[in-house]
Amino acid sequence: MGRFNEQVWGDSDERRYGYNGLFGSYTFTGASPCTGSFSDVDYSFILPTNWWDRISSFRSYNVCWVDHHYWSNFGSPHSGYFPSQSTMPVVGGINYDNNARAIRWT
Ligand SMILES: [Ca+2]
Repeated sequence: MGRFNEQVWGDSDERRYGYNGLFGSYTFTGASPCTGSFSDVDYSFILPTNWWDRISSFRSYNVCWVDHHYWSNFGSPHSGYFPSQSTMPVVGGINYDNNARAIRWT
């Protein structure tokens, strides 16, 4: 079955931070694939501060769907679970592009 993992990318619209071009990618890896249930949390991770408000796309693997949280404490708002996205979802009027600080996977 392989391992759980997700790769996220930060993009070039970070001029306010003084970056030009691709910020980079970050890969998360866990020991097991996600479970089929969507009512549990299989993994959760608070991003390091240099990745706050930078994620612009993500690819998930091994049946994991991903919930991106606006704040690092996993409170509201959050996007709800999505599979891989080439652009971040807009949910409840919030564009999660460059607006995630913590992630959960199910
Ligand atoms: Ca699950």
